[in-house]
Amino acid sequence: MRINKNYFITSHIAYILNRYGAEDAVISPGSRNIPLISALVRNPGIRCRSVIDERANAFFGLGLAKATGKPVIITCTSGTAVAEFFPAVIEAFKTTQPLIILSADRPNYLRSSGANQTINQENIYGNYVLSFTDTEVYSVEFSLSSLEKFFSDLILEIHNPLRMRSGPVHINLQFEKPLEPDTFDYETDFEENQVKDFIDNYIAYLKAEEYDNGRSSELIETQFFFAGISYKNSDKEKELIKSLLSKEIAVSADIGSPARTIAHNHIAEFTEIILDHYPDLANEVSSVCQLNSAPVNIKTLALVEESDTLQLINDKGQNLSPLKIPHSIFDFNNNFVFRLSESRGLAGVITEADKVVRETLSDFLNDPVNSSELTFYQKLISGISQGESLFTGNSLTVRDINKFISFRGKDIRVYLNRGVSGIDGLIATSSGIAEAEKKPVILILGDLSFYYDLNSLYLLKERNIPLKIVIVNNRGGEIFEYLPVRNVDDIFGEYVRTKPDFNFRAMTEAFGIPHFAFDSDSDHDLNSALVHDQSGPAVFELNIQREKSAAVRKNLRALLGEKLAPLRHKL
Ligand SMILES: Cc1ncc(C[n+]2csc(CCOP(=O)(O)OP(=O)(O)O)c2C)c(N)n1
Repeated sequence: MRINKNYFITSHIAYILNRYGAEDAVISPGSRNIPLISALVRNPGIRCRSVIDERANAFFGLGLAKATGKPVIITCTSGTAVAEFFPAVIEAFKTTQPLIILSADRPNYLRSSGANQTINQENIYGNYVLSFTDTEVYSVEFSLSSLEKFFSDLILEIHNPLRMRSGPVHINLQFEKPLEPDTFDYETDFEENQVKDFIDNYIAYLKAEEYDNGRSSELIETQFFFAGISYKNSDKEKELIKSLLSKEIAVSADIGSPARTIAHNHIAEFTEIILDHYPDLANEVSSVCQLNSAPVNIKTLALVEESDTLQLINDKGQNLSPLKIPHSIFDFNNNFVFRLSESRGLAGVITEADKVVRETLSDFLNDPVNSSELTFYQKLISGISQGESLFTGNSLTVRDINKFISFRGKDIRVYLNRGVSGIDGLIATSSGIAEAEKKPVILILGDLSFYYDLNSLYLLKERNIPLKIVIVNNRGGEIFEYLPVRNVDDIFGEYVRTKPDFNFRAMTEAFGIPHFAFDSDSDHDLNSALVHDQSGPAVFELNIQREKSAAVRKNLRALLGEKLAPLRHKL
């Protein structure tokens, strides 16, 4: 059989990855990765997409992985291209997403020799990948037995990270020329199906080796349960939350947790506001059970950190930041039995306060007098259709929505990049989600975050992805207004908050995407525009009237204090 050696190796790697569930690949252009591009494009089980810019590529792949729950392959050429993947690789690691990075490289004898587009790509992502394999493709011996050894070693590097854990895997492939798949440079004395049969048998053998260690029961005693962002959204997690609800345990639900959308009296959505008005409540809580990620807001985070907290993590999510070291990782195959430990009626008090907050917020935020970004969020979430998805950007957006908006009874999925809370790559990640879900996704993000990922607008337009982007334009990093640095005059304005004057209309229209602008203090019809325009991408700019917004927040805080005051004796 006449082959091109590079292509022979890469096409079998694509075959293996497909056997491990990878059905999507995102390709950035280059020359050294031609063997990889050819193998992915010619594999009938893999859907390929071209994304020119590697930073967007990797975040887009991350979005595909988040939405499909399956491994996604991303590939690029050698040099700085590999480094452009890094931010998304970190986010994938921290949110346990199976991104498979196939980077092309030049032969390692060219490293440190001044050769063009050659850097040291060895373990470039350090601790942010579950495995790294460096392969000198050009020195693989093409006998059947050597190839069997080569592929079995490679399969082992993939098997454990993808089956036992979940997170990024990096395979670096060093190629010599010829790179083109149909330029034959070798004649084998075996047939292709002999190699494929070996691969199939070896994978089947490894999968059979995985044993089920049975179900045992885990007794967890706690006063308070905190449900954090879930990056897997597994049925098992939902089941676990439902089993809690039959007990008198209060469940504080963060944005992005499946608990947040369940309509049940024991689920508290507004713990941050309650703690804000009754800081002493934190002293009443001595034991907490936390599911998945840590709280988004600092008040609940402090409560969790200062309690005797046990962290419950799906065993495939071991890369989630541990709350305390060592943290407890539970096998989700087990049955969990929850028991309420001594709580002096904590659940009753929290859920009563939560109800008061919910009703107060609903009246306040539905009143046009209080028009602001908060009323916009309220309208948006209450008007969003069942089954739709929302992506909330980082910074103030996620904090506001988490703090003030109810998701109760809403069958919607909320996505976030809270692994490391970067303000980069948010457009690309949510584009990947919309592409995978094949339906409109709404992304809400700040103006700096939008600017960071401007490049990805091209990808949206080119693929006609139905992403509806809402820019919360407060002209700079508004979050910093809430930090003590606000008062450090010589650095704050220019170097921390920044006050850019972006022309978002021109930027958006330059990519051929429609742009609509609204003022936050008017009784805007942004929501109806968002809902009605369902095809293709669109950008909606919400111009924040900062003085009005500050006044609305102040009034709301006073009102909440007033409404919660009668409960003080119970809290
Ligand atoms: C990649 C990256 N760079 C810098 C930061 C630090 N940072 C956190 S919030 C923020 C400002 C974000 O501004 P914007 O997107 O407009 O949101 P707003 O604060 O107005 O809600 C910055 C620079 C970050 N999180 N990620």
